[in-house]
Amino acid sequence: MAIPCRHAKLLAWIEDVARLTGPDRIEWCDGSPDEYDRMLAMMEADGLAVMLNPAKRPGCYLFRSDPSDVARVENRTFIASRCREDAGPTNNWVAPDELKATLRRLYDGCMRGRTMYVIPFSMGPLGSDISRVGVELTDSPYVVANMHLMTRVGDGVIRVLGEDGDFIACLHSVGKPLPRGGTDGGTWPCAPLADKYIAHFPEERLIWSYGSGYGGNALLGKKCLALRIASVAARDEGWLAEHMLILKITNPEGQHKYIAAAFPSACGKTNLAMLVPTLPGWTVETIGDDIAWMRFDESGYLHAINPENGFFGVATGTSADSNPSAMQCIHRNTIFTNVALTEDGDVWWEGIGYPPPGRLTDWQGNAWDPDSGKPAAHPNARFTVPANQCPVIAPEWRDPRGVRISAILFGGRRPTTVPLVHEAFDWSHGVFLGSTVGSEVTAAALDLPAGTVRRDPMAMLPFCGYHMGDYFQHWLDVGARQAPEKLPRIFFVNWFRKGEDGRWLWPGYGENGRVLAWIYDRCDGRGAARTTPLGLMPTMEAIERPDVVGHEDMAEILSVDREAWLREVVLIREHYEQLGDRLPARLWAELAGLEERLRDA
Ligand code: GTP
Ligand code: SPV
Ligand code: MN
Repeated sequence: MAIPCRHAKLLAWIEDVARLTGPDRIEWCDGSPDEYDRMLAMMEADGLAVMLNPAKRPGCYLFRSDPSDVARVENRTFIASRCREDAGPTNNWVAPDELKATLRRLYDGCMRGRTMYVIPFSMGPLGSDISRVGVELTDSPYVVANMHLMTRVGDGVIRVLGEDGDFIACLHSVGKPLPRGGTDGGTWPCAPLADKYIAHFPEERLIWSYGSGYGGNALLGKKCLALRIASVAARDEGWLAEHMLILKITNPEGQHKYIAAAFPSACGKTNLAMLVPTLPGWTVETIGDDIAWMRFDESGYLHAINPENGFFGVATGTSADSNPSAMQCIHRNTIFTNVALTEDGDVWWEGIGYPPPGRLTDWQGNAWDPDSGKPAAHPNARFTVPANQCPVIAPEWRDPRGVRISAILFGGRRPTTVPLVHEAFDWSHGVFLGSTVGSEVTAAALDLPAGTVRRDPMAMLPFCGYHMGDYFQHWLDVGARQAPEKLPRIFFVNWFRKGEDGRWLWPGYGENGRVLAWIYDRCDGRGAARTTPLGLMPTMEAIERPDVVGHEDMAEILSVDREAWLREVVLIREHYEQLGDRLPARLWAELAGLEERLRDA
């Protein structure tokens, strides 16, 4: 195969990796539909992929991964900065030389019997000055196919690279060499958990991933490049790489604004990005559902692009009720991973909105027993689908200039304490709100006592490539450099309040459009608000109450529980203390201000 590239540094790196990992052959990916079809046909022939019923799901495939390889592995994820302190207390750290030595031993010969694919890809529209080029070397055809859907792959990227353009080097192996001429024989290839490494070398802008074939561990453009490495580049260059959806909202007068929102994993970004508002006359369209790259342009306004080209969304819980647009997206040309299979070759998962239409094969490939107490689909089962299949994708979603952000939302799952919505007094107060994001976890989900809050500042806990204290300072700095009236307003939302009896106080989903409408009006200098110790909050009349919410419940989610908030202040202080002396003084002052306002109230 002719090598389509004359980039000496790239060619030398590929040669080095090939010498170390020893693949049988090297193949350059061109991103074409033919290539995609060839990958899937090959994996189907090997028993790794099941073609779904073309009459029901044309062009769709199902994969079943290994039980050790079903999600991101946070405790196997490393930020190997030169200095330990730069990774900060929230990241796993190993000295770069030591980690490289460990990984070189694992990479030695690890691609034997396999093809090494060279995937040139762009995060962001090709040639946009916000976009970044990456090159992923991988021995996984599953990764090749998923990268086709999630990023922009192909010869256009090679042209942008030219002979000496910058690229982020991403090395990936499933960590399972084959005997010469051997195949996987239908078994998902990966290494045991203790040998999995998702390693980042931020100063070198380098990613080395070994032993996992799943999601964010293996599709290196996503969390590794577009968040962990990009957050470091963004700090150095004065922009923001964030775990945020981007949506376009249009009011009944036909005017629109763009909103970005950071919620922790599995807290409803995809839902909000594709929201169908119940409020008459309002519409929401999608720009992105997971990652936003944002920078202030010459005019002083914040602009955002979605660096991705597809959605890697949670299947479980997705239904015609909870997210009709997502259900339409995944009707064709979709890769499903770890969902259940029906007898007639369709997919099924818990929360799809209808009972299993007959017998099921579970996500591990066994006949599913409904009485087993085990779910048929893995709770983190996901779909990969091109963004342009979304029926509510906004036409400007790939505009290389990005869209102007009017509001930034932070939120998480908080059954108590945190009201439906409050607005920050100013940018630094907004950074304070983002730094306190937490999500309540159950004992089953993490090894924490039920009812406690796991702090996930700005939803970036697993994704910030440097010290969290420096990250907060960076947020403060980028805002301080702008004219205050041009800055987006910052809000904190909580769709997850529960009553003492455990019922939801707020119906969520389409009804969240009412909160977005208030936020929209606030950005326009309208929307009634009252000053509270937490920030600016809607008056009872400012948000029209959904039919299913009683007056008392509405009053509860729009009020400030002083006692609960004084307890919250203690928890935030503990959280800040864990982040150490790099926590900006400004945020300590914001916390003191909150406490003072609560005591004075
Ligand atoms: P990642 O892709 O993991 O980053 O996550 P995401 O933020 O896109 O999460 P996702 O949209 O998959 O989260 C879905 C979960 O949030 C499901 O459990 C939904 O039931 C829940 N959810 C979403 N919106 C609402 C809402 O308005 N109210 C309530 N109660 N639950 C919601
Ligand atoms: C998340 O965990 O926030 C995801 C899924 O979006 S993954 O890409 O696997 O990280
Ligand atoms: Mn995510």
